[in-house]
Amino acid sequence: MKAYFYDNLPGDQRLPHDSGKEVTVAELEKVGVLYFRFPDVEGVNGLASERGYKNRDEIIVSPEKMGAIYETKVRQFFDEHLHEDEEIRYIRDGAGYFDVRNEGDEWIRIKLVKDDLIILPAGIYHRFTTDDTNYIQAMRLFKEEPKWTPLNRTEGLDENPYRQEYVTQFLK
Ligand code: KMT
Ligand code: NI
Repeated sequence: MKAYFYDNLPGDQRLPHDSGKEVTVAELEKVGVLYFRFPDVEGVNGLASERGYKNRDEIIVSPEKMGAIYETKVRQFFDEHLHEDEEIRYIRDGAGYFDVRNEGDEWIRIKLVKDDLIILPAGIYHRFTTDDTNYIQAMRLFKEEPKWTPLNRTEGLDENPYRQEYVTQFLK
């Protein structure tokens, strides 16, 4: 894992876009983002039972797996959105970037590689992209039925109760 401010410069979303300004795990925690590293799946099992994540699946995001829809999917993942539930990802292979908004609405880019696990809180604005290797394999954990539905950011979305709860808990 490596976190830094996104440089906001033009160029493919899959490039590093590293501004050179690093962000610490403590700063991630301030916006409700939790980071863990689990060299084996035992650690994940412990976290899953503690937090009540009963279900999981695995996803591979790559042109080989997805074929012609890969480029479209990668662009969709990169649309700024929130979820009404936590987003938990445990990286099994490859790499990718999660970008999250901080309290000043700036993008923090979090590079994740094998054995990294991230928890994004419900209501945080974020987006995802593969990196320039175009390959990531990740375990997705969820409590009951997965609620992956992304709610894309619009003005009205700030009134969403899950967003408001997030703002109250982490940004005030
Ligand atoms: C997401 O939520 O953007 C994804 O599931 C992307 C693939 S998992 C790293
Ligand atoms: Ni998401």
